[in-house]
Amino acid sequence: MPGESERRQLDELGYLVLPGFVPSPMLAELRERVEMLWAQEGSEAGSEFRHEPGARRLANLVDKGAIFADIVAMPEILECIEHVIGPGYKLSSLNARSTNPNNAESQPWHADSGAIADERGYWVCNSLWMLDDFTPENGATRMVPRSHTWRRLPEAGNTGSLPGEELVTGEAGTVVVMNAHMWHGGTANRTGRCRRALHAFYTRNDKPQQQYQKGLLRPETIAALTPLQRRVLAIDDAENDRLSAATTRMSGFLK
Ligand SMILES: O=C(O)CCC(=O)C(=O)O
Repeated sequence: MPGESERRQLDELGYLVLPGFVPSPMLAELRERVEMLWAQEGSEAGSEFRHEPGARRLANLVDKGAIFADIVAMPEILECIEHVIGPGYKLSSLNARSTNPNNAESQPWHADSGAIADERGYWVCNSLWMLDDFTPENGATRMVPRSHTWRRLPEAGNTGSLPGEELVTGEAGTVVVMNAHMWHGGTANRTGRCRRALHAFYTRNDKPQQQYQKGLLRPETIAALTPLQRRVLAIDDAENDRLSAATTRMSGFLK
């Protein structure tokens, strides 16, 4: 359970850094698995979500290895998600993003899903799993603390500096939970090595999933899920079927 000061940091700043969260064997397996998938999927990698110039992406990861179903249902992370969104939340997507070596472009500032908090409060929360050290040179994520409280979006396409921005650095194995209404974005990578991360992204139950898990997961993946994983993935949630199936089908992602 996050303590009082962690909860306050999430509330006030909009993010919480959990150093050393991922045990070394799990970190090694995650790195191995994402590299294998990038090799296997080639130019199709990320296509269930989107391609991004200057970065490799993977999407629909829960269907691509049992370890991924484990990481979206980690009780300590879920407690943080619940603190931000409330008890009615679900996974929206699990993606990987690797900033390419010598990628000169920072991502535009954004809130995930272009989400603005509504009358019920916050409805998106992300967890960023560092698979490599995040350093000032290699494309660490920048954030504007407290911007989740402003209830507006940054100017579209802006990649410049913003007052009060902070770069979130940390060692591989760190997880950063962030209120995804907070303005943020990946930065340029000035090194010769990639910078890899997973994004386990959650949303409130009354919103569609970014990737409709029940439609994308193979029957054997669904059959192997624990009760907690089924709940987090909204497998037995008829309201989610109604909300999310249409968006996923429209995007052409449904298998
Ligand atoms: O990987 C990162 O540093 C952040 C990426 C991000 O914010 C996004 O792709 O929406």
